[in-house]
Amino acid sequence: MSTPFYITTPIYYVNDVPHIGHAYTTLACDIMARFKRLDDNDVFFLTGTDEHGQKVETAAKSKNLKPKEFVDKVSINFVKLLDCMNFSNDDFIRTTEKRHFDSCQKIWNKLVENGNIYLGKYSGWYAVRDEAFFLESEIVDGKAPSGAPVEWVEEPSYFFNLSKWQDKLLTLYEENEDFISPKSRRNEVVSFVKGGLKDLSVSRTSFSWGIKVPNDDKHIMYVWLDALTNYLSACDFSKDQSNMKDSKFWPADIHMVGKDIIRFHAVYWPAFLMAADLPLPKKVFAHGWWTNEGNKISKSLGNVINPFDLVEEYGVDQIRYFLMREVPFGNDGDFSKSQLINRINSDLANSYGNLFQRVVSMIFKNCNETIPLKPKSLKNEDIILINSIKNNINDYRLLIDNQKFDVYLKNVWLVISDANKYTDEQAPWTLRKTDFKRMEVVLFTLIETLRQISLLLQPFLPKTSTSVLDQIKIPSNNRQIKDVEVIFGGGAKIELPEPLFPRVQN
Ligand code: ME8
Repeated sequence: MSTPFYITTPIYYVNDVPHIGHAYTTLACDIMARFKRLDDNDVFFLTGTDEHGQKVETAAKSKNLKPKEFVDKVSINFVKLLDCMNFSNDDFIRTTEKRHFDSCQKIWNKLVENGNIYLGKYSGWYAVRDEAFFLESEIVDGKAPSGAPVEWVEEPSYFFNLSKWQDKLLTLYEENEDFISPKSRRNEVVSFVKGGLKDLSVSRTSFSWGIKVPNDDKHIMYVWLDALTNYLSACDFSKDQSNMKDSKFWPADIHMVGKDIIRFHAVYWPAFLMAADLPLPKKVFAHGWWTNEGNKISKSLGNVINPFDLVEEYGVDQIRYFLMREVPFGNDGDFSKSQLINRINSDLANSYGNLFQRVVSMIFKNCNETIPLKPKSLKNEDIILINSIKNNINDYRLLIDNQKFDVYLKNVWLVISDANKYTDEQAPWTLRKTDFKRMEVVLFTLIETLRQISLLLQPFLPKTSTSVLDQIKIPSNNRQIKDVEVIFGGGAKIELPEPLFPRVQN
């Protein structure tokens, strides 16, 4: 039986159209989901939209639309992004759906039943842009630490007794080294929690766009309690009878988020879950932040990078590759068009594309349009190349499990570079005249290496790798990660290769 694997993206606010940051997080999840599916896991990959709260209500007002009309319109843009970026999510959750409403009411009731929610009065700062409360001591120059404007709020509010969970959270982090990744984020969260936790306001009364508190409909549930619960809603929490102990996919294997929302996922969320007596997710990974040519990306600066335009101009796999290769996953990164073009031309067109083109056309022209059969004996240099991925497949598994996507790609590209070097050294075009049999062995070695490379690239470059595997006639049921280790037989008839990546003008 295959192992269940549950991975989530944040659910994105629908106050705005999707941008490259949203595409980035979902891409990282897509890569993990695709890899895990190819490696025999039963994957549930969830994404969706966060449609409640003051920020969305205000955005709807500014467009003269009722909130529901507004969210229906904007949510579609996030659905369109899935297709545009070739994302393979299994579900798309909207917080305005009934399954989510039911699940929010259920978690609230559990928190109340367990004595973790009480009625009080909130007075303090609130930043609508962050949908977050701040202490006086956290305010910097009259603003939230993120730079978002804050307003003074005084209203009746239900509180979650977050302070009670401080020690349990610290124990959780201590006993599960990997619960928060990367390490820098873990340290940041640990020192935040050690600094002391205050009880958290979990309802608002000054606006109405949200999920009503059960039995007190003057109160709207705090949008973060509502939003985080989406991860349970998609696992049928509202119908579950076992406190999610018998759930197929819950607890999540990984919540992938940006570093801006680590506190919500690594502090509030596990505290809510412990307080509701529900199992905890296994890992929260917070990746870094993209800037645009050195500047913070923001609507007001007018420098938001639109993923739809990028894909249209450069191609989907080109963008997927660039985002994952350019920056060590976890670090901040800068988006620069010239770097994008460099990567497309040097890594994709000149390295992978060129290897494919030269090998497949040599076979087409010189081997009667047929891939040479697996040879009886190979020379040392052939074996070294063929084994370079095959013998290290567990390293690639580990790199995926540790979100080292850039290292994974670097390693594959080392093999691509070795294969190009091997081609130059072996010079099959010369062997054609001097030693035809050896030429066939060299071309077999190369196509076998290309097969392994393309199998490993499926999660990252699904369109291109499928095209390569189709063109070199690898049956679709032999494209799992474990198939990397089974050297193929050759013998298939092929056509003239189609170029993989057009070069881009600088
Ligand atoms: O925070 N660089 O939604 P959101 C990298 N609804 N990633 C970026 C980015 C950038 N410049 N900008 C955005 C919310 N992101 C809540 C989440 S989850 C229960 C609720 C990505 O629309 C990154 O993943 O503001 C960040 O965490 C997320 O978009 C924020 O999306």
